[in-house]
Amino acid sequence: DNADIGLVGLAVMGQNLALNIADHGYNIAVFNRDPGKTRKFIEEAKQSEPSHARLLPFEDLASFVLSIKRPRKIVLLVKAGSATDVTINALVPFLEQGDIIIDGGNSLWTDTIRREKELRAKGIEFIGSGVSGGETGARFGPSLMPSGTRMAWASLEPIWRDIAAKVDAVTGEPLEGAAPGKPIEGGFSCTEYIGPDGAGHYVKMVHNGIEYIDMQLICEAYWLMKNLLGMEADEIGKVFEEWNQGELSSFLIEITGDILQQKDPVGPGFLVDKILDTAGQKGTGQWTAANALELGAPANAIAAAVYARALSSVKEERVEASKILKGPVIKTESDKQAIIEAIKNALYCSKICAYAQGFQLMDKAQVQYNWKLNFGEIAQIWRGGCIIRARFLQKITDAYALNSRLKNLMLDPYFTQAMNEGQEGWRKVIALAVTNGIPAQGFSAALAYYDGYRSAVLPANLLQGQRDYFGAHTFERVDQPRGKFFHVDWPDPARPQLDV
Ligand code: 2AM
Repeated sequence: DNADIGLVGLAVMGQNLALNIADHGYNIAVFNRDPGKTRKFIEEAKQSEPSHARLLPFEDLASFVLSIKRPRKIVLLVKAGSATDVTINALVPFLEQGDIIIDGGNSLWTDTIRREKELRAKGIEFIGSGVSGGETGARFGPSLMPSGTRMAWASLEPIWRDIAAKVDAVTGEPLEGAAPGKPIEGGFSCTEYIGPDGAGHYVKMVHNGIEYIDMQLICEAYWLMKNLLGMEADEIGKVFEEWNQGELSSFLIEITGDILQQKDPVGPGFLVDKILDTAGQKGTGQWTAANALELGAPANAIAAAVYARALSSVKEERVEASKILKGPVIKTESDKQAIIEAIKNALYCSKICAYAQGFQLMDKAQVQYNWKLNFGEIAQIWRGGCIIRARFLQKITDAYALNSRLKNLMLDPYFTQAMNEGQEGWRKVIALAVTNGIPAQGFSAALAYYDGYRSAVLPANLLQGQRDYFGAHTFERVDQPRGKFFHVDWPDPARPQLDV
């Protein structure tokens, strides 16, 4: 038994995480359902990976498990859903009390809650760990969101800290330069204990929901520059490159600059103009939006991003509709610099709303599931390694450091000021989008959220009247204490009656 840890599931995420673990000096037993993949992985690693000797391949599950030091730590990177249950059930007969299964897949948090409970009854620890950063993240430093018992976490923590992305502990800036066999020492490691059972996978899911809207907002900024200003892809790419130097600096803005400037390798023009405009999705954004609906959290911008992908996917219908349904003729704007600046404001303000919604949602969930989430730490974990890594996240960490009970990010002084400064441009851009018939559902949803949230009074008075009219659902009165409910006999109200 000389393996420090084991890993099951050698698709690309599993392979890369195994190599990352081996690079940090751990012996790692590896197993895959199809042993051909295991052999191929080891053969390839022997060609190019200095740490390949620390990869210990197994082709039967019993010897795989027996090779691991106790308490055993076994990481699963298998397909989320029933494959994860199948794999757990196959492993359990070989495990002993206190052994730890770590699910690094994109599992639904409610599955994680169920699995943790089932395994706990058998004396086996279960950690659900969100892993973000795609293939490169897994290989050179992902953002890791683990949850389970504190005891299991204590056992996993040294390895998780070693393999996670590193950021400067003070500035939060990602420490770049990780290379195979050259782990970066020091700095803040992008993993912290998130909470019990499904908390880690939940936080990972919200990360993905935020990722959806983050991407959508960037797409809208691009689309408005193209359509309102008639800019070519590479010129827009340069604007993103410039934005990447300031408060918008982030991985997604950076790659957007690259993507837009990429020439088509097989013909004239830019590649982005040749990519079919139908978005795919794997479901985590939809899970986030659905859960926001379920918990009654107003995450309309996150939902808008999911709807935007759905709308993009009906390409043939849109092509037909474009011949039938009329909109205004787009009028090109002449004050280019001012419009670009306004689009930047729209992007930043909308992004703040999107994150405010994500954190508000996690706040609702922690009440529902009895977790104690540390929002400042969560923002810091996302600072490096993951797809939504951004300079801006440091401001979120700072906001929660200033006030750990912050009700909404927008109420933090830094963010309040950013919204105050940006909203004129933000409104102008949405007005232009509307008058020119250019869809900007992310920007608009975010603004509707902002304007709704900052309204002391909303027309829900009328709504309550309607509900009382047709369903005797009762209403409270502005001139009476909260908790006193009234009902009248519509449409001919007699004296308001005290109901409850
Ligand atoms: P495979 O290589 O044998 O197909 C990602 O798909 C990973 O999940 C792969 O390693 C894959 O194994 C594994 N996987 C998918 N379905 C599985 C199942 N039903 N049981 C075990 N592993 C599975």
